[in-house]
Amino acid sequence: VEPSPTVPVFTLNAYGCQRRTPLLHHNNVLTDALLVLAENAEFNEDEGRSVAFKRAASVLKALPHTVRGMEELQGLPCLGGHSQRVIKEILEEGKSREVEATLQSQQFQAMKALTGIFGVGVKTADRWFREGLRQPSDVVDTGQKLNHTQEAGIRYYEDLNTPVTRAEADAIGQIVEEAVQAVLPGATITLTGGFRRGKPTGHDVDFLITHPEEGKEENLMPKVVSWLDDRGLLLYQKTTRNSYLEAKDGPARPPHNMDRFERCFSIFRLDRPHRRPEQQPQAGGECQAQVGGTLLGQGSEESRDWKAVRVDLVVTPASQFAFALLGWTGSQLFERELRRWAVHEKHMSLSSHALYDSTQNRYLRGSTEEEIFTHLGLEFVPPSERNA
Ligand code: TTP
Ligand code: MN
Ligand code: MN
Repeated sequence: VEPSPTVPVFTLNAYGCQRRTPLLHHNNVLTDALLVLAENAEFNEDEGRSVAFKRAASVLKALPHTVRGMEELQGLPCLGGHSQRVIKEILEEGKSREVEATLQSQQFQAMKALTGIFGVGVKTADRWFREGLRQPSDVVDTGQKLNHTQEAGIRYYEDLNTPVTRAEADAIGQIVEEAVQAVLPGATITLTGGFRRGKPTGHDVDFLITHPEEGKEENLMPKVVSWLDDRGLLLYQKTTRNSYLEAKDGPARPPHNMDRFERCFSIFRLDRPHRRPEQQPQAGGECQAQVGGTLLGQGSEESRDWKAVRVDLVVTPASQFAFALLGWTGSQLFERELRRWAVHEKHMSLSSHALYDSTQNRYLRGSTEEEIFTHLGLEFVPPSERNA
């Protein structure tokens, strides 16, 4: 059926990496709903269904207008039957019963609260849920056995569930810069992740660290971590050394969805600029009264002049920097779509370390993101348009 001429018709490419997806778009009502279902599918460990909802939401994010009728969806990729039913119901009734029921469900709410603890994944949260736990304070009250990461996750629950602002990210950047310069002059740091895509807030701050002279960056992470730790700036850190070269399947077969850089998952202790009480940010989250406050003795909000902030640090050799930058800028769906495009359309394997061409049986060099897009036969997508 030919669409009527009054209906705006836009066609979009099938892969998220072939589209430009800005941060601000025109279909939040629909995408918020679809992403609730995606998250719920994740909680039920249904990866396929979760990705399907995320792809559908991502297509709507890339549209240049607000969808007002189903006829406007003709010819768009990635909109499966289930997503279309949800969209239709919202367009016609204002909301989706399935989404409303999901948001109201005890399981969804508990899984959201429990996976919101740093170090707690879906499997652990699900086990706790089946044991009757509903919120982080229940984890404490029932004396669950926790690893060090989860202990930190509980201790700093409130802070870690308060969005990190761009100003806070920049303040962390200055500290990391100072640390890196102190232990290896000439090394550089680059802000990646959501902030590089232009997000005003994030759940953490992501940095790549490199040095223009290949090899100089080796064993840099422990030194940076010691420098920070000596100054009391780290509340938690877990460093993993580079395992790229020694890995069984590398470097000949780069892993498609993980990387092996020297990296550090950390929690920084960031000094707050002094503010008058009325300017204090209102911390959200149901558990603020119990967790992070009185239960674990973190101290009351007013008595603390610092904030716990999640920071990811990654050290990369100069030769792999562009791949790491592309791989750590995200969004997670954009990365997934890039790798899927590489494999299925180009017979290539893309990782945060390298790009391998299976037809030519060789690695393709890339010293900039632009070069990597060119190798992949894709138009360059700037970071601010990778919010797939
Ligand atoms: P995140 O920091 O998880 O996500 P984000 O920065 O896009 O969003 P937020 O603002 O909520 O922090 O991951 C950033 C990118 O890092 C993501 O695109 C994928 C990449 N990444 C890896 O390559 N390996 C990893 O182990 C992780 C956790 C992320
Ligand atoms: Mn991030
Ligand atoms: Mn991160």
